[in-house]
Amino acid sequence: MNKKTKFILVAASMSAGKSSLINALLGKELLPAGNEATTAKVARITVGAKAKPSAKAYSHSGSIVASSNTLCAEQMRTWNRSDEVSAFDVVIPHSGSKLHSMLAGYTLIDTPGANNNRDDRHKEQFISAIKAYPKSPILYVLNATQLGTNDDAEIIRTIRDINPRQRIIFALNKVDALDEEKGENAKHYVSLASTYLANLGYYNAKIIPLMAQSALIAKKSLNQIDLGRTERNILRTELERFREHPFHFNSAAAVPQVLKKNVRKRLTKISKGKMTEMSREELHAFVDYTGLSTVSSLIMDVA
Ligand SMILES: Nc1nc2c(ncn2[C@@H]2O[C@H](COP(=O)(O)OP(=O)(O)OP(=O)(O)O)[C@@H](O)[C@H]2O)c(=O)[nH]1
Ligand SMILES: [Mg+2]
Repeated sequence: MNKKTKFILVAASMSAGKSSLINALLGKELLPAGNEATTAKVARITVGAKAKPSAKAYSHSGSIVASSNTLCAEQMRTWNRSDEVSAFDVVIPHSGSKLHSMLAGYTLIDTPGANNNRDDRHKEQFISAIKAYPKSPILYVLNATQLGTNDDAEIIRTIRDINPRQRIIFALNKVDALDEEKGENAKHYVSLASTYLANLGYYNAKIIPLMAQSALIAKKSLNQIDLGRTERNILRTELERFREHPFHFNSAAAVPQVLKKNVRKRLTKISKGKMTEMSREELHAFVDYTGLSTVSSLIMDVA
């Protein structure tokens, strides 16, 4: 692996959306994601500038047990399930799109949810990943629908105990599932998350409201990947909400003003009704709205 590669660890409790977030950043469904405990192995995904696609699976002793020059989700699912495999490396050439090419030279490390009580190996895998990359920042995914759990507190304390100086950026995922009619607005949830994290010793945490699933769907559409019926419905619903309140999540984010301003500038066009519905321009603005662009700028800043 290139010496200049920068690593970013993605951590969270089970099903918060780590793999979905990585897939969204990549713009395709490479890693297995789902509601059951899904990620069982550490997966390192490197976005390469001039790289050829490649994938390698490692045994528990570190030797290569399988390799491939094509990247397919089915292969990843098989390795993720195999007892023989302890981790895998994937190199993916960048697609040339702006967001994707920004990721060139970075390795995103997907980790299993460390709170899986049915399988202690997930916690061990997670702890060894934290120990292996003490200088790399962590992108910690909080689940907005399960905020403030003891599981998250335990994982965050584990990180702090192992490496108190490790930088963490927090994505507050699944904000699409908040029910605004019941007063569950993003700003309020960011403030709840902020208090919760301060109680765990992380003061003035950077917290970005995020909709990883919708971001992935929009990116798939931009990459001309066919969408299923459920995905089309989700995209339609979320685009409607976006057109009504384009600044909703941007205003709620607890991040430096300059980052907010950049995104705001792009979103202003929407509020002035200048974009054609479902155009590429609108989908790009929607990706900004989901929080994905802010997450990637922030994490690359600190990596
Ligand atoms: N509503 C909603 N669901 C999401 C979002 N992001 C991910 N999900 C769903 O949440 C479920 C879990 O997502 P994963 O990406 O597998 O979560 P994970 O953290 O990788 O889970 P483990 O690997 O099992 O620890 C999947 O069904 C996703 O489709 C989101 O922004 N909104
Ligand atoms: Mg996962």
